[in-house]
Amino acid sequence: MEDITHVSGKPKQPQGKRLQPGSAVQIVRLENSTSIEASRNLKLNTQVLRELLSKADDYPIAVIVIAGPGRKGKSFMLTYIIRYLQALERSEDGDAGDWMDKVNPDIPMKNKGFTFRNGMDRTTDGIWMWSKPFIIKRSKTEPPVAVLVMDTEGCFDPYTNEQEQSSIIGLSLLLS
Ligand SMILES: Nc1nc2c(ncn2[C@@H]2O[C@H](COP(=O)(O)OP(=O)(O)OP(=O)(O)O)[C@@H](O)[C@H]2O)c(=O)[nH]1
Ligand SMILES: [Mg+2]
Repeated sequence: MEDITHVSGKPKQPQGKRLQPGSAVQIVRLENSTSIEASRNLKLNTQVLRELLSKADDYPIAVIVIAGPGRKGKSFMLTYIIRYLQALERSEDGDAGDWMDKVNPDIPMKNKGFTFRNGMDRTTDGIWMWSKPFIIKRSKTEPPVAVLVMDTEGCFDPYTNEQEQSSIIGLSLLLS
């Protein structure tokens, strides 16, 4: 875990933890600050990021990221995108077919993507990535592309100050 703001404290997450396939993993954490006015420090989990990128082999990489206002459905939307990419990954020719599963459209979405929930309380903290790239074959003639999916902490809410918002949006752009 690398501190990309100031040097302080030890990372809370264990360093040697392996990536679980088919889950979201936190790559940027904002550490609690000592006062309400002070911005939280950003910690980048370089080990996880490196492991994730190594799974993309030598394929060209594309990143899908949603950043923006909190509590608007970013994680919910990305969970559908995961579902779509899973169907696309199974396809040989870039056709995802019935990825929404029209026969069973109400298959529960919970625990099948990024964490989302109802209510006013912030759900996503820091920046998260899906734990594996989706290797998508665009057509029978074109080389595959590795797609990474990234979810971010909501902005423009009472929990996140201006500097933190800029860092989250700036970092998500840098990583994409
Ligand atoms: N049915 C439906 N529900 C939605 C839609 N967009 C958002 N929601 C609901 O809105 C709530 C908030 O969604 P989240 O995905 O957690 O929102 P978020 O923007 O990621 O929130 P933070 O991580 O806190 O910034 C969830 O209960 C979703 O089910 C939508 O297009 N359709
Ligand atoms: Mg969210």
